[in-house]
Amino acid sequence: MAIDYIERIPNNVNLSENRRLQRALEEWQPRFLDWWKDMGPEGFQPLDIYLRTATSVDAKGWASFGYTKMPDYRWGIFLAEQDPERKIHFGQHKGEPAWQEVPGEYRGTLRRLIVTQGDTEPASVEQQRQLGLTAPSLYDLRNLFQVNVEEGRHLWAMVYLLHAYFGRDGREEAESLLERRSGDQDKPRILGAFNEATPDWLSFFMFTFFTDRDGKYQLASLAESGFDPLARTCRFMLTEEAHHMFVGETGIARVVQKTCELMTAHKTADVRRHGGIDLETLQRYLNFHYTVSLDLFGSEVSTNAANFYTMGLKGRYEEARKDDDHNLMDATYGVIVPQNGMAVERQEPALTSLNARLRDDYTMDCARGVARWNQVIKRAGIDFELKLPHIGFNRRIGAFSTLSVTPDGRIVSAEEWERGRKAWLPTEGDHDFIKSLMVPVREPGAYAPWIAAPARGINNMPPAFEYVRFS
Ligand code: BYC
Repeated sequence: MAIDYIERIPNNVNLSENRRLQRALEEWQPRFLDWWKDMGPEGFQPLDIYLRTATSVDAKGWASFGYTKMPDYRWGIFLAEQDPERKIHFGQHKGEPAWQEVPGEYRGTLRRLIVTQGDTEPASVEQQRQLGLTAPSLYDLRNLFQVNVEEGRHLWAMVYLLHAYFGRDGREEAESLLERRSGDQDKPRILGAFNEATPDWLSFFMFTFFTDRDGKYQLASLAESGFDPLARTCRFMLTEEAHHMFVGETGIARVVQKTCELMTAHKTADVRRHGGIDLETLQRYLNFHYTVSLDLFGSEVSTNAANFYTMGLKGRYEEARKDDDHNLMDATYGVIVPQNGMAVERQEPALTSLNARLRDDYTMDCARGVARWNQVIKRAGIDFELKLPHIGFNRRIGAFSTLSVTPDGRIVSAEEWERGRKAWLPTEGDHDFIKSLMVPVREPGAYAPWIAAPARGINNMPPAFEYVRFS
């Protein structure tokens, strides 16, 4: 059957005028759909879901709501509006016009960055594919699917760049993006966190809060890129990414709220007996997801990061707003590193410290979200604070990866750390308990007993709106 691809792929890149690109995407699209059917949300493909679809980048078109079956979702290609005057604003090419084509000398590096970014998108869909079966409400179920289809669109965004600008190598990389699998022994996804399981909804909310937020900071740095198509693509992706973090932040806030209600009603912190998730368990999940996400920033001192910057490929968070020379040749930055058995701040060249700097921006953002959760606890009159652990805790990448660091930042022996582990990271028992809570709730307007209802519906829909139609 002939498919009208131009109709099927909404875009603002004049796809219909570029036959070569159109053909490449026509070949890739059926394989994407096969991947989606195999690895996308399990059990919900034929159902009507109330989804947001982007049909253009302007205020009117980027959020059109309506019922769609997920395989019919129109995964489009959108770049933020072009600024014809745009200049590269950092690194050794500062002041030159932004590149509209890939500079030959940076081709390999740029492709690698795009592939690494692209690889995370299908990975997260794979990680989350079973969660629909145990959603705590139709509202949450719909939000999961919204996140999933948009990660699918973000894969399209990177595949568009590979196809449009990297010729045959790009097409091969686009194929490989559909071949690697999250958690697979032989063909794993590229970055660590994207090979971890997302086995339950508490993990999902933590993932969308912490790991999607790494996405925000990485995309924001790539949105500064001298390679203009990448910058414009990432700028538009960031508008969608905001909803994913909203799902995470409000998801955890609703769990915290329910926990506090149960603590107050039953006058105990041990709310497990009453079907809630105790604050200590929330802290352990937080510790895990935050630290796994910290690893996504790479080593705090990194020549790769320095090169990406000097080449003009990847900037700092809000690079354009920073008031310095945007070359960083002489500047330094305070990086927390281990020294003589302690975590201390050391001045390092600013250029090689760019991963640490981006990670610090991320940490401040995470801390603001955690403070909002703590407000919920405080308002309930409960004396407990959720905390971000020390950046050295539970690390696999970077200066602390070979050390045993406690959540409060003490470097201890491996034995002492192992003794503390069950107080700091989710235990098998925690996982089993959380799993036991995961029973699906499918009645419109109803919520599982471990989570509070949201303050308002999606697109201002009423509380009992049927976000997913089962009939
Ligand atoms: N796991 O100098 P280093 C998102 C590798 S999330 C495995 O320390 P660098 C999303 C590294 O590749 C955002 N390997 O770090 C969220 C390098 O390998 P080579 C995704 C790792 O290169 C939720 C070596 O270690 N986007 O969008 O400065 C849902 C030494 O590297 C890891 C990006 O990440 C790791 N964690 O920085 C859906 C942006 N960390 O070269 C989506 C693109 C490092 O020695 N990527 N390595 O073979 C980048 O900017 C950089 O590749 C990284 C690493 C920040 C990831």
